[in-house]
Amino acid sequence: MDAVEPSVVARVEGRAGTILMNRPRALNALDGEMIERLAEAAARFAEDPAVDLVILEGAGGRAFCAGGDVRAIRAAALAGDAATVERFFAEEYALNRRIAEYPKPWISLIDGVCMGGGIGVSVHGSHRVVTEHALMAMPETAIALFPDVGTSYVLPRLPGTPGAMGRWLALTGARLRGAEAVEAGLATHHVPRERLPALREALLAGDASVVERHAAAVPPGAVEAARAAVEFAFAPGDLSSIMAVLTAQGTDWARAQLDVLHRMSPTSLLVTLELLRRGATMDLPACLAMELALTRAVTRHPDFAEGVRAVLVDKDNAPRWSPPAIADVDPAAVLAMFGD
Ligand code: QUE
Repeated sequence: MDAVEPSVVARVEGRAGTILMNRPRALNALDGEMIERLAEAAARFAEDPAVDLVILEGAGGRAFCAGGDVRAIRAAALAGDAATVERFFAEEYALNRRIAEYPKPWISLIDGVCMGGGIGVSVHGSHRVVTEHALMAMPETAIALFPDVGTSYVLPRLPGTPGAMGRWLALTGARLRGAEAVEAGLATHHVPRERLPALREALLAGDASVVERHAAAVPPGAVEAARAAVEFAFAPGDLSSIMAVLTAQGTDWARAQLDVLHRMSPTSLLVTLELLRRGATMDLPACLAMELALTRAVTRHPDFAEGVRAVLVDKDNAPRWSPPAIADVDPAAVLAMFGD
Protein backbone atom coordinates (compact mmCIF):
# COMPACT_ATOMS: atom_id res chain seq x y z
CA MET A 1 0.00 0.00 0.00
CA ASP A 2 2.64 2.56 -1.04
CA ALA A 3 1.71 4.62 -4.08
CA VAL A 4 -1.05 6.82 -2.73
CA GLU A 5 -2.87 8.38 -5.66
CA PRO A 6 -2.38 12.13 -5.73
CA SER A 7 -5.69 13.99 -5.27
CA VAL A 8 -4.74 16.47 -7.99
CA VAL A 9 -2.72 15.54 -11.07
CA ALA A 10 -1.30 18.54 -12.95
CA ARG A 11 0.73 18.00 -16.13
CA VAL A 12 1.81 19.77 -19.28
CA GLU A 13 0.42 17.96 -22.35
CA GLY A 14 1.28 19.62 -25.62
CA ARG A 15 0.52 23.35 -25.19
CA ALA A 16 -2.04 22.69 -22.46
CA GLY A 17 -1.74 22.58 -18.70
CA THR A 18 -4.07 19.78 -17.62
CA ILE A 19 -5.44 19.49 -14.09
CA LEU A 20 -7.27 16.36 -12.96
CA MET A 21 -9.31 16.42 -9.74
CA ASN A 22 -8.64 12.88 -8.58
CA ARG A 23 -10.65 11.81 -5.57
CA PRO A 24 -13.29 9.82 -7.44
CA ARG A 25 -14.65 7.93 -4.41
CA ALA A 26 -15.63 11.32 -2.94
CA LEU A 27 -16.90 12.47 -6.35
CA ASN A 28 -13.80 14.71 -6.46
CA ALA A 29 -15.16 16.93 -3.69
CA LEU A 30 -12.51 19.50 -2.77
CA ASP A 31 -10.64 19.09 0.49
CA GLY A 32 -8.07 21.56 1.76
CA GLU A 33 -5.16 19.74 0.17
CA MET A 34 -6.82 19.65 -3.26
CA ILE A 35 -7.55 23.37 -3.09
CA GLU A 36 -3.89 24.02 -2.26
CA ARG A 37 -2.72 21.85 -5.16
CA LEU A 38 -5.18 23.41 -7.60
CA ALA A 39 -3.94 26.86 -6.61
CA GLU A 40 -0.31 25.78 -7.08
CA ALA A 41 -1.04 24.32 -10.51
CA ALA A 42 -2.98 27.41 -11.57
CA ALA A 43 -0.08 29.64 -10.51
CA ARG A 44 2.49 27.48 -12.27
CA PHE A 45 0.55 27.28 -15.55
CA ALA A 46 -0.14 31.03 -15.53
CA GLU A 47 3.62 31.67 -15.49
CA ASP A 48 4.70 28.89 -17.86
CA PRO A 49 5.26 30.26 -21.39
CA ALA A 50 4.88 26.68 -22.74
CA VAL A 51 1.26 26.61 -21.55
CA ASP A 52 -1.35 28.40 -23.68
CA LEU A 53 -4.50 27.21 -21.89
CA VAL A 54 -5.66 25.13 -18.93
CA ILE A 55 -7.97 22.08 -19.03
CA LEU A 56 -9.72 21.12 -15.77
CA GLU A 57 -11.28 17.65 -15.45
CA GLY A 58 -12.67 15.23 -12.88
CA ALA A 59 -11.52 11.60 -12.52
CA GLY A 60 -13.69 8.51 -12.40
CA GLY A 61 -16.35 9.14 -15.02
CA ARG A 62 -19.15 10.08 -12.60
CA ALA A 63 -18.24 13.50 -11.32
CA PHE A 64 -16.44 16.68 -12.27
CA CYS A 65 -16.52 17.86 -8.65
CA ALA A 66 -19.42 17.32 -6.21
CA GLY A 67 -18.57 20.21 -3.89
CA GLY A 68 -16.38 20.82 -0.90
CA ASP A 69 -15.38 18.59 1.99
CA VAL A 70 -18.29 19.78 4.12
CA ARG A 71 -18.09 16.76 6.43
CA ALA A 72 -14.63 17.92 7.55
CA ILE A 73 -15.89 21.49 7.90
CA ARG A 74 -18.79 20.27 10.03
CA ALA A 75 -16.40 18.33 12.27
CA ALA A 76 -14.18 21.39 12.70
CA ALA A 77 -17.18 23.62 13.40
CA LEU A 78 -18.55 21.19 16.02
CA ALA A 79 -15.09 21.04 17.63
CA GLY A 80 -15.03 24.84 17.87
CA ASP A 81 -12.06 24.94 15.50
CA ALA A 82 -12.99 28.21 13.75
CA ALA A 83 -9.46 28.62 12.34
CA THR A 84 -9.74 25.44 10.24
CA VAL A 85 -13.16 26.47 8.92
CA GLU A 86 -11.84 29.93 8.09
CA ARG A 87 -8.72 28.63 6.34
CA PHE A 88 -10.69 26.22 4.15
CA PHE A 89 -13.12 28.82 2.83
CA ALA A 90 -10.50 31.57 2.53
CA GLU A 91 -8.29 29.35 0.35
CA GLU A 92 -11.21 28.07 -1.70
CA TYR A 93 -12.52 31.56 -2.43
CA ALA A 94 -9.01 32.84 -3.24
CA LEU A 95 -8.80 30.07 -5.86
CA ASN A 96 -12.20 31.08 -7.28
CA ARG A 97 -10.93 34.65 -7.66
CA ARG A 98 -7.67 33.51 -9.24
CA ILE A 99 -9.68 31.61 -11.86
CA ALA A 100 -11.87 34.65 -12.59
CA GLU A 101 -8.73 36.73 -13.18
CA TYR A 102 -6.86 34.00 -15.03
CA PRO A 103 -4.65 35.31 -17.85
CA LYS A 104 -5.22 32.25 -20.09
CA PRO A 105 -8.29 30.27 -21.18
CA TRP A 106 -9.53 28.16 -18.24
CA ILE A 107 -11.51 25.33 -19.80
CA SER A 108 -13.56 23.00 -17.62
CA LEU A 109 -14.71 19.71 -19.17
CA ILE A 110 -17.80 18.89 -17.11
CA ASP A 111 -18.97 15.32 -17.72
CA GLY A 112 -20.78 14.45 -14.50
CA VAL A 113 -21.80 15.97 -11.17
CA CYS A 114 -20.71 19.58 -10.74
CA MET A 115 -22.08 21.25 -7.63
CA GLY A 116 -21.05 23.85 -5.10
CA GLY A 117 -17.25 23.91 -5.03
CA GLY A 118 -17.23 22.32 -8.51
CA ILE A 119 -19.16 25.31 -9.83
CA GLY A 120 -16.61 27.54 -8.10
CA VAL A 121 -13.61 26.09 -9.95
CA SER A 122 -15.40 26.21 -13.31
CA VAL A 123 -17.96 29.00 -13.61
CA HIS A 124 -15.42 31.84 -13.28
CA GLY A 125 -13.30 30.44 -16.10
CA SER A 126 -13.60 31.33 -19.78
CA HIS A 127 -15.10 27.99 -20.97
CA ARG A 128 -17.51 25.63 -19.18
CA VAL A 129 -18.03 22.69 -21.53
CA VAL A 130 -20.83 20.34 -20.47
CA THR A 131 -21.88 16.95 -21.83
CA GLU A 132 -25.32 15.38 -21.59
CA HIS A 133 -24.04 13.69 -18.40
CA ALA A 134 -23.23 16.97 -16.65
CA LEU A 135 -25.40 17.77 -13.64
CA MET A 136 -24.96 21.28 -12.29
CA ALA A 137 -26.49 22.72 -9.13
CA MET A 138 -26.03 24.96 -6.13
CA PRO A 139 -27.67 22.69 -3.52
CA GLU A 140 -26.46 24.47 -0.36
CA THR A 141 -29.84 25.40 1.16
CA ALA A 142 -30.31 21.63 1.74
CA ILE A 143 -27.38 21.68 4.19
CA ALA A 144 -28.04 25.19 5.52
CA LEU A 145 -25.04 26.67 3.81
CA PHE A 146 -25.61 29.26 1.07
CA PRO A 147 -24.56 29.65 -2.57
CA ASP A 148 -20.89 30.58 -2.18
CA VAL A 149 -17.67 30.21 -4.26
CA GLY A 150 -18.50 33.52 -5.94
CA THR A 151 -22.00 32.56 -7.01
CA SER A 152 -23.44 35.51 -5.08
CA TYR A 153 -21.85 37.42 -7.99
CA VAL A 154 -22.77 34.97 -10.78
CA LEU A 155 -26.36 34.01 -9.94
CA PRO A 156 -27.87 37.52 -9.90
CA ARG A 157 -26.34 38.09 -13.36
CA LEU A 158 -27.76 35.08 -15.21
CA PRO A 159 -29.74 36.02 -18.33
CA GLY A 160 -33.47 36.72 -18.17
CA THR A 161 -35.68 38.58 -15.73
CA PRO A 162 -33.10 40.09 -13.35
CA GLY A 163 -32.35 37.77 -10.45
CA ALA A 164 -35.09 35.24 -11.10
CA MET A 165 -33.08 32.33 -12.55
CA GLY A 166 -30.44 32.73 -9.85
CA ARG A 167 -33.03 32.80 -7.06
CA TRP A 168 -34.63 29.63 -8.42
CA LEU A 169 -31.31 27.77 -8.66
CA ALA A 170 -30.08 28.98 -5.26
CA LEU A 171 -33.28 28.50 -3.23
CA THR A 172 -34.38 25.13 -4.65
CA GLY A 173 -30.97 23.67 -5.59
CA ALA A 174 -32.46 22.73 -8.96
CA ARG A 175 -30.21 20.29 -10.82
CA LEU A 176 -29.52 21.15 -14.45
CA ARG A 177 -28.48 18.63 -17.10
CA GLY A 178 -25.83 19.68 -19.60
CA ALA A 179 -27.93 21.48 -22.18
CA GLU A 180 -30.07 23.06 -19.44
CA ALA A 181 -26.96 24.45 -17.77
CA VAL A 182 -26.15 26.23 -21.04
CA GLU A 183 -29.72 27.55 -21.24
CA ALA A 184 -29.49 28.88 -17.69
CA GLY A 185 -26.12 30.51 -18.41
CA LEU A 186 -23.95 28.46 -16.02
CA ALA A 187 -22.24 26.59 -18.87
CA THR A 188 -20.96 28.03 -22.14
CA HIS A 189 -20.79 25.04 -24.55
CA HIS A 190 -22.52 21.70 -24.99
CA VAL A 191 -20.39 18.87 -26.39
CA PRO A 192 -21.71 15.31 -26.51
CA ARG A 193 -19.67 12.91 -24.34
CA GLU A 194 -18.66 10.90 -27.41
CA ARG A 195 -16.95 13.99 -28.84
CA LEU A 196 -15.16 14.99 -25.63
CA PRO A 197 -11.94 12.98 -26.27
CA ALA A 198 -11.59 14.60 -29.70
CA LEU A 199 -12.10 18.06 -28.19
CA ARG A 200 -9.53 17.34 -25.49
CA GLU A 201 -7.03 16.15 -28.08
CA ALA A 202 -7.60 19.25 -30.21
CA LEU A 203 -7.16 21.54 -27.19
CA LEU A 204 -3.66 20.17 -26.57
CA ALA A 205 -2.56 22.21 -29.61
CA GLY A 206 -3.18 25.29 -27.48
CA ASP A 207 -6.01 27.03 -29.34
CA ALA A 208 -9.18 27.43 -27.24
CA SER A 209 -11.26 28.39 -30.26
CA VAL A 210 -11.58 24.69 -31.19
CA VAL A 211 -14.26 24.49 -28.48
CA GLU A 212 -16.67 26.33 -30.79
CA ARG A 213 -16.15 23.79 -33.56
CA HIS A 214 -16.87 20.80 -31.31
CA ALA A 215 -19.91 22.35 -29.63
CA ALA A 216 -23.37 21.09 -30.56
CA ALA A 217 -26.43 23.31 -30.84
CA VAL A 218 -28.54 23.16 -27.72
CA PRO A 219 -32.06 21.91 -28.43
CA PRO A 220 -34.75 23.65 -26.36
CA GLY A 221 -34.76 21.78 -23.04
CA ALA A 222 -36.32 21.74 -19.63
CA VAL A 223 -35.03 25.15 -18.57
CA GLU A 224 -36.50 26.88 -21.62
CA ALA A 225 -39.73 24.97 -21.00
CA ALA A 226 -39.81 26.16 -17.36
CA ARG A 227 -38.40 29.62 -18.03
CA ALA A 228 -41.69 31.50 -18.08
CA ALA A 229 -42.81 29.89 -14.82
CA VAL A 230 -39.39 30.46 -13.20
CA GLU A 231 -39.23 34.08 -14.26
CA PHE A 232 -42.74 34.76 -13.00
CA ALA A 233 -42.52 32.93 -9.67
CA PHE A 234 -38.96 33.95 -8.77
CA ALA A 235 -39.20 37.56 -9.96
CA PRO A 236 -40.00 38.83 -6.45
CA GLY A 237 -37.03 39.26 -4.14
CA ASP A 238 -38.77 38.05 -1.00
CA LEU A 239 -39.70 34.54 0.00
CA SER A 240 -43.32 35.11 0.96
CA SER A 241 -44.09 36.66 -2.45
CA ILE A 242 -42.29 33.83 -4.27
CA MET A 243 -44.25 31.23 -2.34
CA ALA A 244 -47.52 33.12 -2.87
CA VAL A 245 -46.94 33.17 -6.64
CA LEU A 246 -46.05 29.46 -6.67
CA THR A 247 -49.22 28.70 -4.71
CA ALA A 248 -51.28 30.78 -7.14
CA GLN A 249 -49.62 29.08 -10.15
CA GLY A 250 -50.94 25.78 -8.83
CA THR A 251 -49.22 23.65 -11.49
CA ASP A 252 -47.41 20.38 -10.80
CA TRP A 253 -44.17 22.26 -11.35
CA ALA A 254 -45.11 24.99 -8.86
CA ARG A 255 -46.20 22.43 -6.25
CA ALA A 256 -42.88 20.60 -6.66
CA GLN A 257 -40.97 23.87 -6.11
CA LEU A 258 -42.99 24.57 -2.94
CA ASP A 259 -42.31 21.03 -1.63
CA VAL A 260 -38.58 21.56 -2.17
CA LEU A 261 -38.60 24.96 -0.47
CA HIS A 262 -40.40 23.46 2.55
CA ARG A 263 -37.59 20.91 2.99
CA MET A 264 -34.75 23.46 2.98
CA SER A 265 -33.33 25.26 6.03
CA PRO A 266 -35.70 28.23 6.59
CA THR A 267 -32.82 30.34 7.88
CA SER A 268 -30.72 29.39 4.86
CA LEU A 269 -33.48 30.41 2.41
CA LEU A 270 -33.63 33.89 3.94
CA VAL A 271 -29.83 34.21 4.15
CA THR A 272 -29.60 33.19 0.49
CA LEU A 273 -32.12 35.79 -0.70
CA GLU A 274 -30.35 38.55 1.21
CA LEU A 275 -26.97 37.38 -0.15
CA LEU A 276 -28.17 37.46 -3.76
CA ARG A 277 -29.84 40.84 -3.25
CA ARG A 278 -26.52 42.28 -2.03
CA GLY A 279 -24.41 40.43 -4.59
CA ALA A 280 -26.36 41.95 -7.49
CA THR A 281 -24.61 45.29 -7.02
CA MET A 282 -21.15 44.16 -5.88
CA ASP A 283 -18.06 43.04 -7.80
CA LEU A 284 -16.65 39.50 -7.49
CA PRO A 285 -13.94 40.25 -4.90
CA ALA A 286 -16.50 42.03 -2.71
CA CYS A 287 -18.94 39.13 -3.14
CA LEU A 288 -16.25 36.62 -2.10
CA ALA A 289 -15.40 38.75 0.95
CA MET A 290 -19.09 38.91 1.87
CA GLU A 291 -19.37 35.13 1.52
CA LEU A 292 -16.28 34.55 3.66
CA ALA A 293 -17.68 36.75 6.43
CA LEU A 294 -20.98 34.89 6.16
CA THR A 295 -19.34 31.46 6.55
CA ARG A 296 -18.37 32.43 10.10
CA ALA A 297 -21.96 32.99 11.22
CA VAL A 298 -23.52 30.24 9.10
CA THR A 299 -21.17 27.44 10.21
CA ARG A 300 -21.90 28.39 13.84
CA HIS A 301 -25.67 28.16 13.29
CA PRO A 302 -27.02 24.75 14.42
CA ASP A 303 -28.73 24.19 11.05
CA PHE A 304 -25.37 23.72 9.29
CA ALA A 305 -24.20 20.75 11.38
CA GLU A 306 -27.73 19.34 11.26
CA GLY A 307 -28.03 19.72 7.48
CA VAL A 308 -24.68 18.04 6.78
CA ARG A 309 -25.63 15.32 9.25
CA ALA A 310 -28.95 14.65 7.52
CA VAL A 311 -27.67 14.75 3.93
CA LEU A 312 -24.06 13.52 4.09
CA VAL A 313 -23.33 11.85 7.45
CA ASP A 314 -26.42 9.87 8.55
CA LYS A 315 -28.08 10.29 5.13
CA ASP A 316 -31.58 10.12 6.62
CA ASN A 317 -32.55 13.26 4.68
CA ALA A 318 -34.64 14.30 7.67
CA PRO A 319 -33.02 17.46 9.03
CA ARG A 320 -34.59 19.08 12.08
CA TRP A 321 -34.18 22.80 11.44
CA SER A 322 -34.27 25.42 14.15
CA PRO A 323 -36.33 27.42 13.82
CA PRO A 324 -38.34 24.85 11.86
CA ALA A 325 -40.62 27.23 9.91
CA ILE A 326 -39.96 30.17 7.64
CA ALA A 327 -42.39 32.33 9.63
CA ASP A 328 -40.34 31.75 12.79
CA VAL A 329 -37.06 33.09 11.37
CA ASP A 330 -36.22 36.50 12.82
CA PRO A 331 -35.27 38.83 9.92
CA ALA A 332 -32.99 40.77 12.26
CA ALA A 333 -31.10 37.56 13.05
CA VAL A 334 -30.57 37.02 9.32
CA LEU A 335 -29.21 40.54 8.85
CA ALA A 336 -26.98 40.03 11.91
CA MET A 337 -25.31 37.10 10.13
CA PHE A 338 -24.10 39.62 7.53
CA GLY A 339 -22.50 41.62 10.30
CA ASP A 340 -24.99 44.50 10.34
C1 QUE B 1 -25.92 20.00 -0.65
C2 QUE B 1 -24.61 20.42 -0.64
C3 QUE B 1 -23.56 19.51 -0.81
C4 QUE B 1 -23.87 18.16 -1.02
C5 QUE B 1 -25.20 17.74 -1.04
C6 QUE B 1 -26.20 18.67 -0.85
C7 QUE B 1 -22.18 19.91 -0.80
C8 QUE B 1 -21.19 18.90 -0.94
C9 QUE B 1 -21.57 17.55 -1.12
C10 QUE B 1 -20.65 16.46 -1.23
C11 QUE B 1 -20.92 15.39 -2.09
C12 QUE B 1 -20.05 14.32 -2.17
C13 QUE B 1 -18.93 14.25 -1.39
C14 QUE B 1 -18.67 15.31 -0.51
C15 QUE B 1 -19.52 16.38 -0.43
O1 QUE B 1 -22.88 17.24 -1.19
O2 QUE B 1 -21.85 21.11 -0.63
O3 QUE B 1 -17.57 15.24 0.27
O4 QUE B 1 -18.08 13.18 -1.44
O5 QUE B 1 -19.89 19.26 -0.88
O6 QUE B 1 -27.50 18.28 -0.87
O7 QUE B 1 -24.31 21.71 -0.44
